[in-house]
Amino acid sequence: MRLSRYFLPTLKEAPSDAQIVSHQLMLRAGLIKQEAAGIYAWLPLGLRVLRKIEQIVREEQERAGAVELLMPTLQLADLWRESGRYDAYGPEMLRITDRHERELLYGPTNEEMVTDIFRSFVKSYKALPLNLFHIQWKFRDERRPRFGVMRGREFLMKDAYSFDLDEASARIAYKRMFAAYLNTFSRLGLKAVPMRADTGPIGGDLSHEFIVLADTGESEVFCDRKLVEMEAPGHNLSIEQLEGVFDARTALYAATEEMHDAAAFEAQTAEGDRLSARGIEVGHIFYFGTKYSAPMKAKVAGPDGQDTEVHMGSYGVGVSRLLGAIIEASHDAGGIIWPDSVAPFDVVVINLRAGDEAVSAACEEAVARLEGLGKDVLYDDTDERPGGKFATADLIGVPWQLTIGPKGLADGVVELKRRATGEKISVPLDEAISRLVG
Ligand code: 5CA
Repeated sequence: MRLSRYFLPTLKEAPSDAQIVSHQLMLRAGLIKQEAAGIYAWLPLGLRVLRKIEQIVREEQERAGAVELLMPTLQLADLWRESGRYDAYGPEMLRITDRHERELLYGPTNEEMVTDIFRSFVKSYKALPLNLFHIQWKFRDERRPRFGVMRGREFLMKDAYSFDLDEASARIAYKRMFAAYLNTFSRLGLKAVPMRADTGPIGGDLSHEFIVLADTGESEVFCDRKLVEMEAPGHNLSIEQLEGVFDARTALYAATEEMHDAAAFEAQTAEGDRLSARGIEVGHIFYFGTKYSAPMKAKVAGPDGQDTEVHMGSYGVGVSRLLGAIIEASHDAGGIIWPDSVAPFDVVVINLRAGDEAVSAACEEAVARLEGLGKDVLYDDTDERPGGKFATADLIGVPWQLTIGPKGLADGVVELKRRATGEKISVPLDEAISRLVG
């Protein structure tokens, strides 16, 4: 991608109402533009990162056995009357009337709709266990939308819903998602700690929030320090291994403010391991049994031929919020430092003298070779001065910068810089390329 043909509207300074660093950097790096309070347009660079995050979330859901579908953003109010949540949800729900005076709403979540889909088609326990997910825009008319995509009104969520014949198997489904979340956040370059959480308007009695520690987080959290450094569990776990992963983490104290019990924290955690911090909730999982299947009559015939209400759980990831969380966790004074897995481009090739034929030819050769090796390349072919180019490359956080200028070219070298460490080396192009693909 040639920067001269791209659309990257960067800003020198962040608007003064952007209070936290991730919001400031998302505006400055041209990732988003606010259209209304809590509602954002995703500009090309932001969209690239959003899509990468979405894809990692999708792959980990599929590896855990969940099946993707896509439900609409608009839902009938009548469906929500069946569960009793239409009235209970309150002013956070955006209610809409169509030309036929039918009441609709912009979905804040999808328990009712997915339960309706399930009951329309599934009649036997033989189809279970089943886990259906989608990645779709949600709307919640938050009282205080703030911090950019962190607390938006319109936001992208991955929501999965599990269906099981009984509580014991539903708890296994819950633990499978618990492990999938640990793998997901680790691939995104984040250390997310599962913490016992309140269930709020979703309901149920078993719930964990996945929290990324950051000073700008909205929640106050308390946990055993050892949880932060635990490795992701990996894939293809047996039921015993899943139980082990779940037990090893839940044995250590970790709770959000609403669930915090100071006495239990002190009793369970050595003083040096007690961590009280602020955190960003990037995922939230719930087991709620028959809360929706009972009123909505989502039943299957069991092995004995008797109809039973299915046991359900729901599992959310804040896909758009994750951009903010990743930036909070990974930036410096120069700008964003994207983890390789979600970076909008793998490498930016910087042409130090765009008017020079030899330099431009060398840059184009580098771009073509890197693209041929499957790399996403942003080519800064603009006639901006070098200082400005370096500042933009740092700001947008692409993991590698490959700089080619007349002096280096005369010596047969290019400069390769790793954004995260600032480390630079001058090497021949061949060597720079093998480091980039290595
Ligand atoms: N139905 C359940 C699970 S699918 C549910 O809606 N859970 S939730 O309310 O906890 O939301 C899931 C995730 O969406 C949260 O963990 C958070 O990361 C993200 N999220 C929630 N509200 C917002 C918001 N206003 N802006 C951005 N992300 C949000």
